[in-house]
Amino acid sequence: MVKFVADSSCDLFELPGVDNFVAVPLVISTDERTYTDNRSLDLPEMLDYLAAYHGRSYTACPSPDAWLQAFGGADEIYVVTITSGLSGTTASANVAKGMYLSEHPEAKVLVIDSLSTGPEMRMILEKLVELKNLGKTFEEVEKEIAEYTKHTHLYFVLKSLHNLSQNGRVSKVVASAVGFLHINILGIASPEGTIAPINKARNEKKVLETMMDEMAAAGYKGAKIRISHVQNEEFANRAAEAIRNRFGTTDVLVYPTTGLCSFYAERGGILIGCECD
Ligand code: X90
Repeated sequence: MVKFVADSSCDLFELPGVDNFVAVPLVISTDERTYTDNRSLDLPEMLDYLAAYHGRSYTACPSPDAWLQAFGGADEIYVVTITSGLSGTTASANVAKGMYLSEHPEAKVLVIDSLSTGPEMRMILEKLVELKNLGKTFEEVEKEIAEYTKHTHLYFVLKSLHNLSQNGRVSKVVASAVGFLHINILGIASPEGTIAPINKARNEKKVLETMMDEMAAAGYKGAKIRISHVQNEEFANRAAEAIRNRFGTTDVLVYPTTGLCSFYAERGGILIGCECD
């Protein structure tokens, strides 16, 4: 049996039309509470609680055991993880892979470090499903997905870097340079899978223009777009519309983030994955 597995930073608990998909949760916590990023997470409640909470908050990646449970029973497993540049999730998945293969030597497990998160992980998952639906072998999928990920990118527009800087995922220098309200921080997942700020502006329209200039420069010509948003569907839809108008894009989906990306991208933030030439 084939299984598609990702950590919950892919913003999906289900992959439309796919019944052998499992999302393995990361955990968000404070010294008082723990939120597991699964289907039962009450996202508005978590965001309200965190906004009012003044202590530190943290996240934790899935344990190898949690991955093993998700692999359960399958003999061909495709795993997509959040960037190893910012999280121990990929390392944990690789430990689980080793354990699984020693128990099931005939199985095949591919761990794909997305060097990204959210919508770019979704695009990788959708591509994996597409390749398997075409009847590709494990080895063919491995090769083709490596090629595919050379042409995908993740952009983001965030309203705050508080949680990223508090948890050491962006430097204090970068965070303090944008440390005031009503600013939009435009960034990209760097080739090393870290956060690379590109620009900042008060005006959302301007930020979207700059982002689309960057996309065009990276070879974007109107292929697939996936946009997740932290309770800001309106801005996400405007981004989708702007991209459609400029590039003639037809394959665009807009949907909410789940717990992990909501925590780090923070209320109002959007993440945009795109396929370039
Ligand atoms: O605890 C853990 O292991 C999880 C740590 C995750 C840290 C980063 C999450 C980023 C979420 C923010 C904007 C896009 C970042 C681009 C990544 C290269 C979303």
